[in-house]
Amino acid sequence: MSHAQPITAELRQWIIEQASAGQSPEAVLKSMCASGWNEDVALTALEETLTRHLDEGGPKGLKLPPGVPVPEPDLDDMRPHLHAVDRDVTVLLTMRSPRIVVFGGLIADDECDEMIELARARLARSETVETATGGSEVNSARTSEGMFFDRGEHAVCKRIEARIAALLNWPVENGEGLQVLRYRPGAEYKPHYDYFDPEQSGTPSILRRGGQRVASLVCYLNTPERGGSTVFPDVGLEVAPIKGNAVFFSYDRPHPITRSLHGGTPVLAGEKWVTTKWLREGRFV
Ligand code: PD2
Ligand code: ZN
Repeated sequence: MSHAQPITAELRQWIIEQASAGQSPEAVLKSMCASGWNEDVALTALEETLTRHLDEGGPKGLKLPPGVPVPEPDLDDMRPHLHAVDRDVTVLLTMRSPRIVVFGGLIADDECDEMIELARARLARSETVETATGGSEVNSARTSEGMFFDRGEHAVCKRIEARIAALLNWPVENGEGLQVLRYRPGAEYKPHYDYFDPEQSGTPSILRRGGQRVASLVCYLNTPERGGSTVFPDVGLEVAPIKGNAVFFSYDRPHPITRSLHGGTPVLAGEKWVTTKWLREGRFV
């Protein structure tokens, strides 16, 4: 992380004034970047300033949770292919902030077909984890149907999980079981964050099973006829759902400042099938 731009007392003062006037940390970060600050430096300045201000008795509500390590593919030398156990995966797109990487050819066609057939039998209307209670409930923002495999439940799951662990340099044990979703025409997944909201009362019990989610990998098991892209509204990015490809994104703290807001646009024709792998901070049990 570069500190070429010094974090001066004036800058700290300005950050505190903005935050005290009701500006969200995201809005302050945006202003800083717009006036030429390097994003990493700006984020560090924001985090340090607001944390210290709070420790000194400033108002609550400004606090940014601390950043934690996240999964990350080996992309330093921008190779077009990454070897993941038994497959060469193509790197189709990378974005630094938010961290997003689109991979080609992560899952073989016959593996996609097998995942769909194994999941089809178990589909029920999708449930999302209900953070108020720590239980589950049907969520109208997600009009798909879905199910979870246990980790390693089938040979094909095991193979895909090993590949994901190698690709993202993150232990298999820190992954939740693969989730499969089916979207029929008209179904969508409205924009949301995949991390658990720290403000919700049910979150502490969810976090006991391996800590926060820190990254997601949405893998496309088929190519819908029309619609069904994955979008990142904060940066205006739209990823085409193509069989075997996958979109990875990470979030180092459970906060909108990560700009990891994302959604699935309505399927307009045909079906859309995905399998999602969520990566936790620690061992998922
Ligand atoms: O299917 C998608 O494109 C999608 C979009 C947003 C999947 C998820 N979120 C998810 O599984 O969390
Ligand atoms: Zn999601």
